Amino acid sequence: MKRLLITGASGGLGSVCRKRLGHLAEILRVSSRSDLGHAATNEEISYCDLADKRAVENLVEGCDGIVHMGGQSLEAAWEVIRNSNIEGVFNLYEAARKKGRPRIVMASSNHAIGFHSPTERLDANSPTRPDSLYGVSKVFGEALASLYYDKFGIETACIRIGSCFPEPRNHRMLSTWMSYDDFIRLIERIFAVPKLGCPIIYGVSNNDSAWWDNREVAYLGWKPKDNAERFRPKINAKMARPTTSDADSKFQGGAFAADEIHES
Ligand code: NAI
Ligand code: 15L
Repeated sequence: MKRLLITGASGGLGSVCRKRLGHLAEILRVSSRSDLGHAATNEEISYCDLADKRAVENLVEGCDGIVHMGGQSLEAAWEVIRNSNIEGVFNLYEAARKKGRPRIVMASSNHAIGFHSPTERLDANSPTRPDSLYGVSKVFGEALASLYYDKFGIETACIRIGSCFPEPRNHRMLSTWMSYDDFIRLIERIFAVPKLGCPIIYGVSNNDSAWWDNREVAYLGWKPKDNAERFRPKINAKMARPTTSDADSKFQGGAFAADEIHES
């Protein structure tokens, strides 16, 4: 690619992408609304609020690919969610439609299906069951991606990211964890395949206790290598296992499913 846009580049996953995806394009355009530090030699820095339609059009102009990591990443008041994850995602797709229809990696979330029980095994065809307003906004993002694929041919990989951190932080994350290495390898595959379409992908490592089946996206050739199981002794030593009445035992989305609506 000539130019790859990374939104949310000052955030947790955006900064991992910034550090590790430089080889995919001649120029990385890194964007956020918060501090991005100094531009490296192959970088363009562009500050932008995703809710600003005109600014997002300028941001997307000239980009052959987009890794969309910008957005509200936790449950919040509706206005906050709406600004970043509803208006923001709509603005991104409208800009993509007008400005060359680049391939998009969309950060969806396990909270789009978080009300399912950990006893269920899900795949890309399982019904969504959002566990929060945040989860609803991710279902919206997936629906918009589907519309813009069917209507305009814009290809998107919707990654229902589990828990992408350096290590799993609790027992639930032994099921949901995705390592940074597996995450980066997935994005590399998404940009490598000649035909992507608009798949739903579960962003999860090869964990012994994973709940999600990625057979539908075998054509990507992505084989996650890491396994959260090696962290189990450390987590057992650090905290008690969740009891049967804990949200983490009842819902794949854990505490998000038990959270109250955040009033503004
Ligand atoms: P983060 O909160 O660390 O980063 C989000 C970034 O987006 C921040 O840099 C923030 O400034 C920026 N942002 C938020 N609203 C914006 C707006 N209106 N305009 C411009 N920039 C805005 O989140 P993280 O963990 O890096 O997650 C990245 C994406 O992946 C998010 O969409 C999140 O929902 C999703 N995700 C992350 C998971 C994880 O395990 N880290 C799990 C599931 C989904
Ligand atoms: C998410 O969607 C969040 O962005 C992230 O911070 C974690 O809470 C993750 O889900 C999770 O479910 O562990």
